[in-house]
Amino acid sequence: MDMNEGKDLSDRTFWLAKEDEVKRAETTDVYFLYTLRVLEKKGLNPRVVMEVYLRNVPYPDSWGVVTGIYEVAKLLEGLPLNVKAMEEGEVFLTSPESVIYEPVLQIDGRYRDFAQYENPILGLICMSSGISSKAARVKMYAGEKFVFSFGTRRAHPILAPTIERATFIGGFDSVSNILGAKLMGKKPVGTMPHALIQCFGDQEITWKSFDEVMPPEVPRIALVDTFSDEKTEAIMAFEALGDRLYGIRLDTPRSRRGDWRKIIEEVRWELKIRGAEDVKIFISGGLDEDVILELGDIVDGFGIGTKVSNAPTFDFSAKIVELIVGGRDIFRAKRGDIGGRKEVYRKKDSFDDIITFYKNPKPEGYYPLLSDLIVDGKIVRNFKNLDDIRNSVLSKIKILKETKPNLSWI
Ligand code: PCP
Repeated sequence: MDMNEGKDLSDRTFWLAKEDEVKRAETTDVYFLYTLRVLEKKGLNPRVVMEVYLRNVPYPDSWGVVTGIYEVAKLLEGLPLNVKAMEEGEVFLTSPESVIYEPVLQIDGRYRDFAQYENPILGLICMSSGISSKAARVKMYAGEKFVFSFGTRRAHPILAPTIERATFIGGFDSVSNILGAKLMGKKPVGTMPHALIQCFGDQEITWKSFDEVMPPEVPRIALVDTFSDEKTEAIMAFEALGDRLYGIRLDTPRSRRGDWRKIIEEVRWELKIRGAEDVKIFISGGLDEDVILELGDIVDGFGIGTKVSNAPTFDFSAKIVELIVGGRDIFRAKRGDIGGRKEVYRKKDSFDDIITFYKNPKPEGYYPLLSDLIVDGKIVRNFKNLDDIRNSVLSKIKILKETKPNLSWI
């Protein structure tokens, strides 16, 4: 890498790491290199077990959706390690009142073979899981209502595919980002920006032009808040497109919202008496869980960006819990942590989880959540497709909405 005093970059366009630099752990913190140097000089390279876990989620709940496992597998592939992990998109539990936790990932290997990877491992899991967990919360509250992902504009564009993937896994119904969708084998879904209407200077001409130009598979969703009041524009949109109008989107700025519920009810009423009861009403613009809970009964869907794409990161830790010397477990947890390699068990069709030392017997009626990801440096997991992962998350958040999860230990 060229040391250019940070004025201009000579070997890359953007202020970004390249994939091979990440793969070589060059994005790690320097203290790992100090550590490696000392250990090497002193001839120390213990076999350790490191666990990645989270103690608290930044919400009043005690569950999250772990994602980033796929990328961690790709990151660690080829290193002489054995790694166990939860499935991508698995729901893990936390126990804020207790010292116990659920490891989502467990690395078994010589410390010097992977010390520098701690940082990128956490980066991959923390950001992605923060997004997928927030997306799952949003979808849990939205229920059957449609949720569009609109948030990639709020993050560095290089992260768009990561954000869209995590958002979709969390349960969103569509993604809008072209590359994000392409890598996921999906069609991106979008409506129209204010800019299009501003270019024409006339809403009706804009909606008709959109209808004339766009292929039939693109839903006709008219943005109805650009120049006039939402009710007026919604009626205009229906009169312009008639039955071809699939839906309307209200992106009313916060300063103009007033009582948004009443505005939406008014729009719904006026459409209905004109025979347009099937026209869907979507809303967007700075939305979060509270709006979904408040307006979920009177709208058909939500466009959500910032609150999910820039969701609070999850501060997973990666900690050595034991050393393995001559086949024996040497417990060596740091202060505040619990030692020993753990196993996570879940009771079928529930969120009743048990943590126990890995050598303890499996509790009756429970199944393990950790499984082999990498064995002797080779990825051994058949990754599931995104639809299956998302469907599994959707079925789990239905249960989580109704029941309080329980994490205990034996
Ligand atoms: C929408 C709206 C939100 C954008 C999407 C993202 O923009 O203005 O701010 O959602 P977020 O607020 O949850 O991050 P559009 O109406 O599509 O675009 P514009 O306002 O630029 O015309």
